[in-house]
Amino acid sequence: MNVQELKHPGLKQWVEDAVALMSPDSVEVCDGSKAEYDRMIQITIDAGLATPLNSEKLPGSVLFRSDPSDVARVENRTYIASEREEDAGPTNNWINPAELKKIMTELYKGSMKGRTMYVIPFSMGPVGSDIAKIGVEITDSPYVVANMHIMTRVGTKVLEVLGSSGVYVPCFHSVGKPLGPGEKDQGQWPCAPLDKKYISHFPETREIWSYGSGYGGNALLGKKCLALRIASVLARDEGWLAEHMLILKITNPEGEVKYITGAFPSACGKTNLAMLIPILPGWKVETVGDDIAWMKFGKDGRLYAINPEAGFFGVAPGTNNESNRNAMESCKKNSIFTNCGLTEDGDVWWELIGHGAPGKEIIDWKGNKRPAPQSDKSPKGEEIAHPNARFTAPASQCPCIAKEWEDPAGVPISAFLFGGRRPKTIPLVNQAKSWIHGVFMGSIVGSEVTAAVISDQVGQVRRDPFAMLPFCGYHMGDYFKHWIKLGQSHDESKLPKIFFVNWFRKNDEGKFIWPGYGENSRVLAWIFDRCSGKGKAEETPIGFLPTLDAITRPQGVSETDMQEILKVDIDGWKAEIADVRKNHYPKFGDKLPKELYTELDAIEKRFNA
Ligand code: SAT
Ligand code: MN
Repeated sequence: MNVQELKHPGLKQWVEDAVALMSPDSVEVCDGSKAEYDRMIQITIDAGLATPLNSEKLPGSVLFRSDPSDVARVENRTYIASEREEDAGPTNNWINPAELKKIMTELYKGSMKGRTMYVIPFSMGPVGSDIAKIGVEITDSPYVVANMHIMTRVGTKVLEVLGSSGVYVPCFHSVGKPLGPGEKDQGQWPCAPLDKKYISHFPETREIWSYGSGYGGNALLGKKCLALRIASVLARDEGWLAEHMLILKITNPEGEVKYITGAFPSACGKTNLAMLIPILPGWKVETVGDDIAWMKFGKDGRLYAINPEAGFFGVAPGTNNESNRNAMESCKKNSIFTNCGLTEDGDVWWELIGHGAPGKEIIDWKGNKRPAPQSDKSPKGEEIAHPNARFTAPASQCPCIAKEWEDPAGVPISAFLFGGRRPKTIPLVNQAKSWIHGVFMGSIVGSEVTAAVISDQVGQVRRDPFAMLPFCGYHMGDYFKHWIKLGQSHDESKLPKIFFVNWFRKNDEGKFIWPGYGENSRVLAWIFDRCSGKGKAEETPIGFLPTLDAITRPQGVSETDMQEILKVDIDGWKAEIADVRKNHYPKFGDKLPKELYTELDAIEKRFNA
């Protein structure tokens, strides 16, 4: 389809203006077809950017290697450009929108020279559903087009729903590497240097402008940019929730079904939890979503969640048949791999894949030949796959995808989980006493920073409220207020119960105490039962903790271990509370809802009682 055929005058004008600014050699409107996907992949193969993989092992799949400077989200180049600085808040980078547009317009000038501009109409959520939102991404990256095909619903059907006057979120994306006459990428992943990268959001005008990066959340603009940062603003204004949460369907041995969502920072095992294979007999876990949940209230007063995405953009290293067999199956065909190792037999390989690599040599994520590893471990800093290497796979290929996953009405949520990577203090699981207590606990979540973000804080614990720190499109203090208000304006008995989990406790030798993965079903079973008013628990200063016999013990976890991960670490909590009071809450100034200080005072008092 060409631009002249666009039926939406506003959209047509917007594209024409972008063409005039960015000067691409040609323009294409994406139709979302399989033929188009195949053509995008062929273009990247011809440009030396993608390697086709072994067609027997991984049919229809390719491997990309990015530039070593472009391997993850860049938080310090990510902006919330609201009219007023105070609306972006202390946890976001702010620039005046007019100023930012001026800088970026300069960068976009001629930025697509020598390339094709692709116009991608996409829907977050099932096409035409009431909860879905439409975006249109303009990009000069066929890699982005192919990934958007998997991660969202793309093409002509979206334009039909948009009609001639529908609302869409306009998204600009350019890799920021124009080509001179006759110049080709020749195997060089195109991107701009770090100080020229911008991932920008304009919350008032609901626009996204991204420049200079071709990787993941920086470039696939439906995901973190639209479905979280812009959607969080829409959700605040319209009374719903756009959250960094997986969505699970759990069935107990009696056949009873409950849905729960869980918020965890990037690369903390959300995809693994979303596809967990329970070790508990008779229990079943199925996937509705692995990263983002949009939740709205139904007429019955309950919260209903949809997964706005259509695929998984999962962390490859650590994924294996033990940790996540369903993810391994999901990316067995029609998948895109980025920054994994390439074996001699045309297969992908990554650290902790469960086996060494065949043959003599392997090609690492930087394109260098290395001796084929005998085991699946590599020394830190010498990894064959980048620690944030990813697979992009269609959700429909997941063996445990729930039949409701595309239901436009969503699924009713019984529980929210919050968690992060915490080597100490935070117990295995803990239930909030009330909605407001849960919001308090969500507001103080901390986690060790992972390789999903380019940062010098990797490995350090940072506060990541609701796992939304990098994804909230407005002032976090107002975000807390939004959560409190939802509780106040709805019947609390119908709201999800709130739980805290921590799979990452370590002992004094630095070893994980809890085995995680399928064993987490023991904790999910307790949560499930608590939602039915069952499950044994003890009230403590931090909430309801399971009694020692309430959760069955995995092999290798001693009773002392269990006591350790289910106890209230009084000194640890006192330090936690002091840190929140001194370093965390003051950041939000007078936007920190007073209800949260009341909760902080109350928990402190309980410890001093
Ligand atoms: O933002 S990405 O999509 O690159 C992945 C993540 O951080 O969860
Ligand atoms: Mn995520």
